[in-house]
Amino acid sequence: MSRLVVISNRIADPRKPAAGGLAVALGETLSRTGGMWFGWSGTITEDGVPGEGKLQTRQAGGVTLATVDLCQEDHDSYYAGYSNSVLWPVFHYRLDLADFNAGYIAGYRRVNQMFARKLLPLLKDDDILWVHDYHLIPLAAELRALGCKQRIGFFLHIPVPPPLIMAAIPQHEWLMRSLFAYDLVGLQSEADVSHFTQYLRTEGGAESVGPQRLRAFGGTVQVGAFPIGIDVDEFSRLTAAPDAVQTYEAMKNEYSRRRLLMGIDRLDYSKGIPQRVRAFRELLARYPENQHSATLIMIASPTRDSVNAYADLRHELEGLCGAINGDHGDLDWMPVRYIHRTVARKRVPGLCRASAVGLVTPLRDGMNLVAKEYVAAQDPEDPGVLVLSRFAGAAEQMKEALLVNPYDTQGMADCIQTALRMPLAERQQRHQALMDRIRRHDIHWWRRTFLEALEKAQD
Ligand code: ADQ
Repeated sequence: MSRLVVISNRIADPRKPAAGGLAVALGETLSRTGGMWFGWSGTITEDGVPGEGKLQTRQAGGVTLATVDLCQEDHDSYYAGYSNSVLWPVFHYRLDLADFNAGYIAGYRRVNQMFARKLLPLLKDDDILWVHDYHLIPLAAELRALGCKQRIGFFLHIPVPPPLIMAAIPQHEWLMRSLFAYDLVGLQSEADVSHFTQYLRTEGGAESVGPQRLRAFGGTVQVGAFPIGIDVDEFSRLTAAPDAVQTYEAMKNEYSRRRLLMGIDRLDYSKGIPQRVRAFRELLARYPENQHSATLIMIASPTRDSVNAYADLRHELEGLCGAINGDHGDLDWMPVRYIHRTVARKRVPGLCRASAVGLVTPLRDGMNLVAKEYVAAQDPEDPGVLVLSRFAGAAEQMKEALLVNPYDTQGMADCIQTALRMPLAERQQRHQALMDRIRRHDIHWWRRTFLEALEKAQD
């Protein structure tokens, strides 16, 4: 059997818990299959030379972890710059937040070239390579330029925007062309596949040359939707384990007379966190029965602090939560509990289970694993209700959630009220249907179908 080599910007020790969908998903995948995980170590060296990072390898269970450091300049241009100040905002439809600094692209190319140079000597002939996410779009093209013949698949965890938005990136054509070096390009949703296809038709004159196969820019590319899932069994085990049970009981105890609503995200502008808080404020105003009762717990982990847009978001949120608590709170009730921290993964299921409503309201999201985790953690006899943004990739699958438009504050408040008042039978019915879906398309299904499709992809 071929060895699997996973390449992503950040790697995480598969034996340790992590926040961030990609880390969680890949950790679970590799610990099942064994293989190698290659990526940035997370270390920024002060005296390093751009495009030259030290390679280190170590064993973690059955997985070889191979990492390179980045120097400050590479980190600033490749990671904070091109990846997170150009690609992330544009792919999430936020042209207003993009910083098209002309200096970033050189760092992005340099680091992708360095990754290719460092990785190539570690490869065996029959390895299968699986590259992840927007940081590494040109990696296969760089590897091919060095003579790499192995099969290489790519999975994009974030959404693909419509062609006219994509075209705002000065290097859009180079970026999209470089995807043709992969044997398979996997996207999260059918909407993403449709946007990618439309882009290739309008910008590259693409024509279909087979199912999910397109010819454009003088080459061909195979594309498909592979919606990522969670490890449902593992999450159920976590839900029944002592830490989660303890968290659940502590929450039930502390909030015994309250209805809990919860959100848990990285503190990212794509996640619609201020919009969620505004809808909650609207809920309290429109439906006063929720005063002294509904409590919104929001756990937002720090992320990408070096990018300005994130500091702005943090200030906005702090102001908003403070204002609601000041306007509506009482000596015995704080409407919003905002926690700017990563909570231990083993406690997440307890928090989900104690909450009558799970609020997953991104303005745009590739998939969103929290939506699936919330459902998996519920008690089937008395399940909570998932309120899910129609703009999350997860909405394509999770039709039995209450779907909302996060830009519509009043609509979202009404929807939360519906969730809070939903009769038990309807909650059970929706939960059962959602459980069936996330079970059918879990993380193992995702890995299997992607890797099978990669194996079958034409040369
Ligand atoms: P993310 O944007 O990181 O992932 P998401 O899919 O929601 O988003 O995954 C977040 C993960 O981190 C979940 O497992 C969640 O439980 C955990 N997490 C988040 N905040 C936390 C906190 N404060 N404390 C503890 N744990 C926390 C990207 C894309 C998504 C896509 C995934 C996987 O942006 O759209 O679903 O990759 O492809």
